[in-house]
Amino acid sequence: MSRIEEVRARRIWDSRGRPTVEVEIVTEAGARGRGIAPAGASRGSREAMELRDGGAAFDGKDVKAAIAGIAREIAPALRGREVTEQSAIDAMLIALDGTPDKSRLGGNALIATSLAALHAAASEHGLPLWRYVAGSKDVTLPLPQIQIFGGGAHAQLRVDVQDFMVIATSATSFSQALEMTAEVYLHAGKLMRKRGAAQGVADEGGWWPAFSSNEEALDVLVASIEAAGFVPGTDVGIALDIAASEFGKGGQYTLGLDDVRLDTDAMIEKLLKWIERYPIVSIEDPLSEDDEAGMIAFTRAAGSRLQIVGDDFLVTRAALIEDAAAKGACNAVLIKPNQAGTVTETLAALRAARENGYASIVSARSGETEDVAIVHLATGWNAGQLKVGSFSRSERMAKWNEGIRIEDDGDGPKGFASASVLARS
Ligand code: 2PG
Ligand code: MG
Repeated sequence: MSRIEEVRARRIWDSRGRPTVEVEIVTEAGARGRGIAPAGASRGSREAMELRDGGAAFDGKDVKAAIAGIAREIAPALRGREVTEQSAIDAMLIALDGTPDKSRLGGNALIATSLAALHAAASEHGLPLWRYVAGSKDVTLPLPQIQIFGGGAHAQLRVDVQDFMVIATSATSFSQALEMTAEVYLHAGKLMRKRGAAQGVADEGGWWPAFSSNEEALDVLVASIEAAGFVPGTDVGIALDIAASEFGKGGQYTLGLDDVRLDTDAMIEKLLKWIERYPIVSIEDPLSEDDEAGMIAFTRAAGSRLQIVGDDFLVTRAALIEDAAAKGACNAVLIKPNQAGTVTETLAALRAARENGYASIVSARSGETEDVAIVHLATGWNAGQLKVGSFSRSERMAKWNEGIRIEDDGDGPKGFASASVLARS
């Protein structure tokens, strides 16, 4: 095994054309690893903080300070360390930053460095990343959640709900799940054109949500599944990310499109009606991040029927997952490495989910790049599910295509997670 020789950080650009941090690590043996920080638009307030420069350039989103911090403090501290000692490297990064929210050196600087070390270690072993993180364990390809219409913060709040997604519940392989989704995506586009509502795509590649109500989006989604030749609820289910923290606070929810203000009970009522009416198999962040009582009540009312995912609510933190499990809030968790800030903390959150019987969905962010690490992590960690946005735009397709390559690898994972991984309380 060899030591880290070089750590370089540079500014690159993400799928929204915004600056982001890339870190490259080279070992004494010449192995290389590259990590890139993605960026969210609908962020939980308890996530690791990104370090952004502020000021006029690039709308305040430049990352010069994050990159300078890597050169000044992180690189000297990493040089000479064993590249395979991920948890020691991550503990060092956390200690070096010294803040509870990683705001001094920046969660973006830390996750890019942590991922670069992981990639370099895999390369040092001559293994693809998924195999390196799996070790000798058998793993399966994850069940994908794929967006058909984008909304919320990814479409200038054109509709309130953020992600209208599908899950190919009858698929028996990763590739087949993608084939089925490709048909649904295609037919959704045709239906939008027929309605005179084709207006391009939102941030994650889903069709732009030109609808007059959230329900209309759901109706068109069901029609798209049918037009693609599938039976809604049997072949293909619906997954929603309500991302309720974007329009709810203090137990009050303002649905701009429906022009109503709801309290927690009324919001839960509305969601329960949607569950009755539509073949919904998974709902993420149904209530806002500060509405723990609402999350518990909704899980009690609907958790035996479908998957309830905490994203902004749990922010990939083991302690929050354990607390939620003790109280009966949610039955699944979204796992986003940059919410945690290091690979080790991300893995701790995944383990907490598993130990508490929660399903886990490894997820990309709305601001992404060509980086495909997330697909390897979802597979190698045997997470069960994967969410990376829609079925267009290359920062998304690069990830789906990487899953096809992993599945096609003769020495690769020997199975597919299938719909059985979807949580029920
Ligand atoms: C989410 C993600 C991905 P963002 O809320 O789950 O859809 O969005 O990266 O903007 O937080
Ligand atoms: Mg979310």
